[in-house]
Amino acid sequence: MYAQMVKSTGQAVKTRAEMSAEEGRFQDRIDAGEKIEPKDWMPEGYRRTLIRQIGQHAHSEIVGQLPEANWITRAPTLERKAILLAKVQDEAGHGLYLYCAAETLGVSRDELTEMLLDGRMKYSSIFNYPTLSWADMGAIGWLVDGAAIMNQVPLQRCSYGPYSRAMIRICKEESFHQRQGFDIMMKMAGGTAAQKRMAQDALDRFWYPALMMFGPSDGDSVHSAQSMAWKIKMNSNDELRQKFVDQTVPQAEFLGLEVPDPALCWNASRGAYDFSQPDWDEFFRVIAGDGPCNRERIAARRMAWEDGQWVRDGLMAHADKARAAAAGQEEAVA
Ligand code: FAQ
Repeated sequence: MYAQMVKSTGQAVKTRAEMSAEEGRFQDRIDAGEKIEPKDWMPEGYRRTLIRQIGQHAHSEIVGQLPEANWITRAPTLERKAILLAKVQDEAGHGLYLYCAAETLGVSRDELTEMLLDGRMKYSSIFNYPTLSWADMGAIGWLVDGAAIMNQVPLQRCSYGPYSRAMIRICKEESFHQRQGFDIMMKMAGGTAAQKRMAQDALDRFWYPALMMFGPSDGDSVHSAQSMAWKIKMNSNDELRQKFVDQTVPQAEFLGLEVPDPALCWNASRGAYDFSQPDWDEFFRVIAGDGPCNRERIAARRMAWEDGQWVRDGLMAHADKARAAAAGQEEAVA
């Protein structure tokens, strides 16, 4: 039933003349900057798009724990271990706020999880790349959380109330994550020659996958036009990618590391960096399920879901008993 909800909404944006009276009033509210709340009327496409984006975002936070969890037992110091544990736990929290935000649209967390496991829903492409060294924890915090912040700060102003409010808290935590990643990179880049090489290698492997996080080029982005008209997205994919490059290149220079792009150069007339695009064929392969770690990630989520069945069963049995006991008490009083 919910397959309908995640079906592509990449159709042409309706003109005012094509909108019904209700759709016109809804668009007026959006244009006036009002927040849409769960009980308000909304077009079915708006609801579907939100479920797709928020659900995909929630899944990304949960699956996104796996590449970093891989290094918790191998963190170089107790302090680094405690920081990494806290960060990974934060990501779990983000997933939970986002599943709750999606639930306000009439889809349950169980249904969202089933859609992830059977391939009807996606999660961010970035989490399909392996974490091969400790320096990757630095690169993920610096680049992946950095890209996430670039994308999510504007979403604090998006039109759907529960999503925009979840973003406020998430962005605060993502800033801490980005800082801790940059701190790891500073230590590694300023360390021994071998440590600096590890930092450079992590940047080399994560640069283009981080650029892919913003989605395909605007010309290939099927959802952007409608999502921006509804203020579910506040900026286009290419705009955010450019901002990310402009912010990150000086940080790489500060670290004494080289961005792996020979074509990268400052364009004074645009006031921005010119840079090479990622390999979009690789991107589409990864989001279609054929990246380096897609199978491993989904297998880990499936195992967690199946292993947790007894907890869900126990909670349901407890709720049934509590309901029966409450009904019995009511009868006794009557
Ligand atoms: N990966 O038409 P568009 C994080 C799909 S959170 C996979 O441009 P849209 C925190 C897209 O779904 C990271 N799929 O799509 C953290 C669509 O396919 P569909 C997650 C992608 O939705 C850090 C098709 O391509 N953040 O990192 C990707 O308008 C460290 C066409 O694309 C969010 O989810 C991709 N990168 O724009 C956690 C933020 N890009 O659904 C742990 C909210 C595109 O029709 C550790 N989401 N696709 O089958 C968004 O802003 C948007 O959904 C975009 C994509 C910008 C990601």
